[in-house]
Amino acid sequence: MRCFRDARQLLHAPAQELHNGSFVPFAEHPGRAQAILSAIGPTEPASDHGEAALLRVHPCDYLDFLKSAFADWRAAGRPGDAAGYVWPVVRRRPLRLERIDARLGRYSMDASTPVAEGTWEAAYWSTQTALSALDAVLAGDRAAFALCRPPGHHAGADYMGGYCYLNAAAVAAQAAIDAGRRRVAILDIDYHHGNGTQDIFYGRGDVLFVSIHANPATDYPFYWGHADERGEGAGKGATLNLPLPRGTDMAGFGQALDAALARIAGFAPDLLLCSYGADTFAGDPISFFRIETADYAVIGRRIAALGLPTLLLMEGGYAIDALGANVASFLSGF
Ligand code: Q9C
Ligand code: ZN
Repeated sequence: MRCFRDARQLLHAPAQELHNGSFVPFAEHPGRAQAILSAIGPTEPASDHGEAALLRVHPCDYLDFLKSAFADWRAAGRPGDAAGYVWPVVRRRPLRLERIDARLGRYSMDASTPVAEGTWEAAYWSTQTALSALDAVLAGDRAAFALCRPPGHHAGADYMGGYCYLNAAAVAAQAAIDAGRRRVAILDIDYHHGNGTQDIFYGRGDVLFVSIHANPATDYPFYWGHADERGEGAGKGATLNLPLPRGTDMAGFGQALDAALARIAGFAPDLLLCSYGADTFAGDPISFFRIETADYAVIGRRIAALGLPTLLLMEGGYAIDALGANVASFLSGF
């Protein structure tokens, strides 16, 4: 299986994040990509597809914000990384976005997603890895893996959040549609609900979004990922959320995976995208499922058994010592 990455993805390195009321070292650090790289064998650099594919999902004003946010923050005399801390919950327009502080709130959903010096470049190349891996699958490969980092599934069309800036899965799904694929399914198996991906496709019937994740009643992102969110308008029924309780092990996860795969098979997509997070691992420092390293091979094998052309994308996973082995197990099982 061809695997794609880009060295510029390592340039994103925020110093810290707000966690449980304190500032702690940033969990989504460049060492994650290094750990995966050293475990999965040969990889290829991404090729540059330009900004056009990003603009099919993300509006121009959001990309402009992201490109200059760190420089704007510095120009306003601020030390450290740029992060939102005030949100426009009163929606009466026009919103005043002249100040970088205002833009940070407008274009984010949480305070734990800092913009640092290399953030734009890394997020840009993270989506390019996804597009490069998609090329391989569209050209006939059975599957390909994109080592997306930073991750993407919490980012909506015009907001960052949950360590995510650009939604690589959504960009790749849209690119596949634009390349002539009629129906695309996205299976999201990160510990956290992929609220951004869901939001982007919530009203569409051509992209099925199926997610297995920790119950948002107890876990981030709290507002989204509940079982009664099923899509709207043309997208009614094209969203399936399978929330599971903290403590879920492979037995419980496997049952949800059966339901997810049955729904995907029923949709009969031309292409499957899998947003894979290794933060379902028993030893993950910020998550509470009990999936073991060997279980990921079983999960990969069962997804492969659908027999669909498949693009595998990296999302979360923060147990750095086990991360490489967990990803390698998933890929080898597939
Ligand atoms: N620091 C992904 O796994 N937690 N994102 C924020 C505690 C956010 C995880 C509060 C967790 C997001 C891609
Ligand atoms: Zn996650």
